[in-house]
Amino acid sequence: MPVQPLVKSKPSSAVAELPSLGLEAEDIQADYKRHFNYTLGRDRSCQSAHYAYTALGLVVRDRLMERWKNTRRAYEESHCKQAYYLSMEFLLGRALGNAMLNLGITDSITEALHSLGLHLEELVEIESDAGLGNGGLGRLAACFLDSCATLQLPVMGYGLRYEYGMFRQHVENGFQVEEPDHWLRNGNVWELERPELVLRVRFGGRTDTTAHDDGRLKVRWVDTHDILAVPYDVPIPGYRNGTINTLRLWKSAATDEFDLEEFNAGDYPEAVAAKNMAEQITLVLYPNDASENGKELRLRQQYFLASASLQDVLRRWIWTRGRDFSDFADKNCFQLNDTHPSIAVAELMRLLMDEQGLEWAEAWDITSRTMAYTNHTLLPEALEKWPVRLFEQWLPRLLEIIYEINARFLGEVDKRWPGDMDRLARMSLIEEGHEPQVRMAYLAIVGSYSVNGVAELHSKLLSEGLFRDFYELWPYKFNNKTNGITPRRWLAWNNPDLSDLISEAIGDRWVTELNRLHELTPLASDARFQQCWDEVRHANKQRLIDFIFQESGVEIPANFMFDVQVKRIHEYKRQLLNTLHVIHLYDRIKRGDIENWTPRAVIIGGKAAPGYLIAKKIIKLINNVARVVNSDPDTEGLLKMVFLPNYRVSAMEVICAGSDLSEQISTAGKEASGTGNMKFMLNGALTIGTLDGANIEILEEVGEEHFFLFGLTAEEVAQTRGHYDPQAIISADEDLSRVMRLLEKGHFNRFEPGLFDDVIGAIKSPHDPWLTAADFRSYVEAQKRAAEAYRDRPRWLRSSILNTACSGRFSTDRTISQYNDEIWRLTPISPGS
Ligand code: 26Q
Repeated sequence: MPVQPLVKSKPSSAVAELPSLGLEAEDIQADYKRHFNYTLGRDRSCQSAHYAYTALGLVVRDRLMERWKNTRRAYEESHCKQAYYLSMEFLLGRALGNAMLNLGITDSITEALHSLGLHLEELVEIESDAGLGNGGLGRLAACFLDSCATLQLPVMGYGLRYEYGMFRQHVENGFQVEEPDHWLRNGNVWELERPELVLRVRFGGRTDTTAHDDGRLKVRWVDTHDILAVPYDVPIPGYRNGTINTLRLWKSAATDEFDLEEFNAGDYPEAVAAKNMAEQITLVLYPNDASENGKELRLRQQYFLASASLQDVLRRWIWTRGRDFSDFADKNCFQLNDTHPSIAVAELMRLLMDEQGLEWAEAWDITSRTMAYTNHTLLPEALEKWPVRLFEQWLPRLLEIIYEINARFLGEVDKRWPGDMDRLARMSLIEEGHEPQVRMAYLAIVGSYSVNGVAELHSKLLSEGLFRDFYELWPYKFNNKTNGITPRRWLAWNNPDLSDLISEAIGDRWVTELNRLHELTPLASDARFQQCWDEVRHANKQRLIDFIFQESGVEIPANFMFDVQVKRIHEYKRQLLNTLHVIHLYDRIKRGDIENWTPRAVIIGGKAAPGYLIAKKIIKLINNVARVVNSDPDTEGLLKMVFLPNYRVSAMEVICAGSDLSEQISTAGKEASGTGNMKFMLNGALTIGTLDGANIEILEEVGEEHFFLFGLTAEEVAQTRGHYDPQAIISADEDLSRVMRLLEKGHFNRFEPGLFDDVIGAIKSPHDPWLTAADFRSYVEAQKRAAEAYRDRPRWLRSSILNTACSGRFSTDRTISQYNDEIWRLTPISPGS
């Protein structure tokens, strides 16, 4: 790869002003032909849709390019404050449709393609999802970037360019099988390599302390093994406003001297192996959505992201302002997407002290005024910790800095609570023990001026529970920013018919002012509007039926209620509770209890972390129950169950537009927020859910009449600990007893004896943290209410319209405005024309 040092030279006429590219159908058609024939060198005989997709991608990209440069220039020239969203995950999905929508060129492209005999819908499907994330946290980052660009905020995303994204999921004999996702195989038109901006990241080695002439100590990190970080820029278009922001993704590469060392020793194969070591860092996304402790490659990935991104920002600062850092903190802000990039706290200290010569106090003042931390979990076991030993091995200088931060921090704690040794041990950045660990969340809190949760309940529980000690010390750092979703992808793009219907009724300003959806409220009871709503939703359902058939081979009749749970497979999300309900419905059918029945398709989709055995067993159970249910003639016309394989962003675009009932059934107090819940609501589904995460806020907006609420509250869940008796609950509940009996006698694993013993054991355990049996009864009752409501068409349609009408609060435009008003304090910058 040609990596050249950055040479500052005079701009040549090649980069002078260019005429704007046309947006009319004929301009697009001409450009398409040029790219197909010249850029790609294809001709008539080459009918592969892939080249047609690529040519179209290039046409769209060209139109992003000029706006992108203008945006960059506008930010540079205004010397504005900028924010950087540091995230190990950006779950972008497909880019083509989003870029066309945001540029406002979908119609002219459709027309241009039409006269070329091509269909946009088919080309869109060619693009692989950019699956650089696990789930909610990664998709949130992608929605945030869309809103930042739409609000014209100078925000840049920093992440990793994984060669392999989230694994593809197959189902074989009911079991999840993972397959690598080589998403870049057919090229990627949505990135621009910037080899001239390469940086160097250090690993290993040791520290060397010497005294300056003036007696100050100078620390050098020496004998390191360096790795190059090569940036790839991805354009992030705002909605029809000329702004194109940047997501910068780092790819790791070997340095030249790394090769040379080994090469000179005559070890050619070792030299190649060393290259591999370097390239490994950004090879693959870790597919766990809860921290997997102790994997050293993951720690190296995290440091690689933090170091490259901070160096990049400091380099730009020095280019434009020189080495005066006095107002650095007023002009820069780093938002840490969970603790994954939180080593940035120590890295910024290192860069400012060891490389820029600042004193501790000055460096700490800057660091602790630029970092802000978002937490995304309430599960104590998911809080990230890293063995001190790994830091000694890979990041010795960072460990020294963390120790120093800790010493000074504990000094502060001791001043506030003199002699409180328990508290010191509880709050220390280092967890002592057989294998001492660094507590990354505590590092993030100590180093940040803002700490936020992602829904009201979540933020409250953080300050009362997980981070209580820190809240007592620094209450002013703690705040809430309820999550959202971008209405561009999650309504305007994925559901064009509903969007058109809405725009005909209330105009199209809802796309950037989602609260305007409230104007639909008076129409919710209007019979004609209801009928139009029904027709659109019916067509979307048909699209979902085709999709499900294509992905799973199961056919679902359109008159069924589509009851959908799609999200990562996790015990706390309780796909198991959903499955118990399906078994109960099946049992009712078998005993002939089908009076006033609502035909229902239960659709479950999601990936399990490859090492999470119980989660994988739940997938197997879902598939086995589905096989029994679907192959029993008695269920005909009444019940179907499907496990939808390989759930991903592009699948959700179809799913949420065609679903009736959204399952949000986590044990209360466990789901930080949820964002799938918002996508379903925006598209007109009703929710069946617990008082957890953002469900509470959804319920608040739409009202109990249009939401099927059930289950223990977070407080009740907490009180149940220690005296939970699932056996008693089962015995007292005839329906649940029958369900458990079917499971226990192996009805769903006739030829696989004992297969589900662990799952059954988990439900019956007094230590079941997810209280599945406790919520069964109220869940079944809520499902009955949903089924009954569904049979009353006008009632259901009214609720559906009201769900959309009340979803305005869940736009990431609102979320990002709050981040900006309360944390970042950036001024919007318009790039002009
Ligand atoms: C950490 C260390 C090592 C390996 C993996 C990880 C890791 C990776 C991903 C830990 C957690 C995640 C992802 C967490 C996540 O997606 N959380 C979800 O975030 C959403 C956005 O805020 C919330 O809506 C969900 O409630 C929350 O579960």
